[in-house]
Amino acid sequence: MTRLLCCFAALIIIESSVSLKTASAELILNGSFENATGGLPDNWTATGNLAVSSSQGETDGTNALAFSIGNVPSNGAISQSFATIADTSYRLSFDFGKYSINQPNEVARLQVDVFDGTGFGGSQILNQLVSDATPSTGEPNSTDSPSVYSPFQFDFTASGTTSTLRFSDFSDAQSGGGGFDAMLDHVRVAAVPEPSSLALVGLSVFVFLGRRKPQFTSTLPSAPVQKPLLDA
Ligand SMILES: [Ca+2]
Repeated sequence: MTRLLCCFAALIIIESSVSLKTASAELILNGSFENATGGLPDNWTATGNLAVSSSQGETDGTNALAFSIGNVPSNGAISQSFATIADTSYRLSFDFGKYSINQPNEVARLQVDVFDGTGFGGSQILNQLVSDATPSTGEPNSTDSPSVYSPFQFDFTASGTTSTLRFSDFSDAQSGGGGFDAMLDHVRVAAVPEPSSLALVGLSVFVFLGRRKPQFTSTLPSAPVQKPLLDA
């Protein structure tokens, strides 16, 4: 019976571990923009003014996405659909910042949306606007001025089997005398592990350890057997 309980607890641990590993799987392809074709990021649908850049600073790998690069209007957008499970919580993480050359006051902005289903016709399950006016820390008019990034995280709950993530550039207009760009890198989406799953793992470990037999053996000499005294 004890052995059966141990096997059952071990199975729960393995099953829970597999579930957690699956839940933390990365859902976005090329979220770090390391792969590009003709300047546009692979695996994403891109429109408007944007390009993958390896010269304006990044937070992961060697590339990042630069909106309105080349001192052009801010109208770029990228989107990607990914598989989800209805009524499951997901966490979107990314690094957003501003690249600037001699434009310290202009604000870079990205609208961040997640829609149910493929495309943008489904219900909106995430709607956030991020902005950054941090000036470049590089020299004014330097072409290698770094971008200043900050990490962002938003949670959303999927409604169906597919969701679509979109970033849209709504930055201030370029004012001449040197451009500035909204920068994006290291985009990730993963399911948020449910507390019940974590609790199940903890309970399983407790049961498993509690049911194990002690493995140590005593090294003390065994007590001599006392023979009953015979009646005189
Ligand atoms: Ca990158």
